[in-house]
Amino acid sequence: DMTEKEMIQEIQRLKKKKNAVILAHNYQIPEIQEIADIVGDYLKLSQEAVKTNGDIILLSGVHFMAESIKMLLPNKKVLLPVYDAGCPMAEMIDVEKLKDFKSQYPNIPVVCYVNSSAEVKAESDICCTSSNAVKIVKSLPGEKVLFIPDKNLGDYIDKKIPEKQVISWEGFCITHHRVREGEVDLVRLRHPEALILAHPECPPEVVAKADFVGSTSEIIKFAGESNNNSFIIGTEMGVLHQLRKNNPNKKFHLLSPALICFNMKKTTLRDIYLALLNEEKEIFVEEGIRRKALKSLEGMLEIS
Ligand code: CIZ
Ligand code: SF4
Repeated sequence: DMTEKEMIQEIQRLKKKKNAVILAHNYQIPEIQEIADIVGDYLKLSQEAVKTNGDIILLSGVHFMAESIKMLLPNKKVLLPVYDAGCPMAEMIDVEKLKDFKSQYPNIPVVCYVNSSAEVKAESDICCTSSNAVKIVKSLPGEKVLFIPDKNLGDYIDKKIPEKQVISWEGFCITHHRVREGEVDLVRLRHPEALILAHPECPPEVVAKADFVGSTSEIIKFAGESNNNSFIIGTEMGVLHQLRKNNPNKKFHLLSPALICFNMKKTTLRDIYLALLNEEKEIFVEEGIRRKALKSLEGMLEIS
C-alpha cells in the first residue's frame, strides 16, 4: 500500500505525464485542495476550465459540476473520481416537475441554479451561481422569474431585487439548510467581536442575521480584505482551509457543526490517483441535451 506522500507524488507524476488538470471545489478535503491546480467555487472552476489546455480535466467535487464542465469542453476527457458524489438539491427537481412548474406560470423566464442536472439546465432559460444570481435575475426582462431549485437562494434574490418577483421551487441544500437561527444567536454571545459571513443557501432567518452574505468566493474575498480579525463562517467547512491558509493571523470559527456536505467529502486522494491512473470515471452528456443546456450555461458566463 502507498503512503499518502507516495500517492501525492504519483498524482503529480500522472498529472504531468497525461497533461491533466485537477480542479478542486473549495468544499473538498484540505489534502485534495493542496494537490489541485485550481481551487474555487463552481464559477471560478468553470471559468478556469475553459482556459486550460489540459487533455484531461479531473474535477474533484460533485456530479453536476463535472457534468457542466464536460458540456463546456465536449472534446476533453472530464473525470469525476467518485461517480456517486452527487448533490441532493439537484435531485429535488427533474424535467417533468419543471415542465409542470412552467405550465403553472407560463411565459416567465426560468433561472436555474447550477446545482441541477444537464436535463434541467436544458429546460431552463439561463443558469446562475450564488456569485452571480442577483446580476442574472436583474438582466432578465419582465417583472417575474421562476427560480429553481433552491428556495433559500431564490428568497434571498427576491429581497435583493424589490422590483422583481422571484417565484421559487421548494428545493434546498441539505447542508446549509440545517443551520438554525438559534446557532447565530449563540455565536454572537460567544464571539461578539466576530463578523458572521453566511452563504445564501442558509435559511432566510439565518441570512437576515448575518453581517455579510455571499458565495464562498465572496466570503473568502471579504474575510481577506476586512480589517476585522475574527469571523464566523456560515458555509461548508471546506472553505476554512483556504481562509486559514490565506489569513494566518485571523480567527475563523464554523457557524454550525451541521455545515459539512457528505457528498463533497466522498472523494479521497486515492480516488483521484486511481481515476488519473486508469483514466476512468469519465463523464458523458448526450449531445442533444448538451446543446440546449449549453445555451443556459453560456448565457450565464457571458453576464458573469
Ligand atoms: O457555487 C458553488 O461553488 C456551488 C454551487 C457550491 C455548492 O454549494 O454546491
Ligand atoms: Fe449540494 Fe449543498 Fe453539498 Fe453544495 S453543499 S453539493 S448544494 S448538498
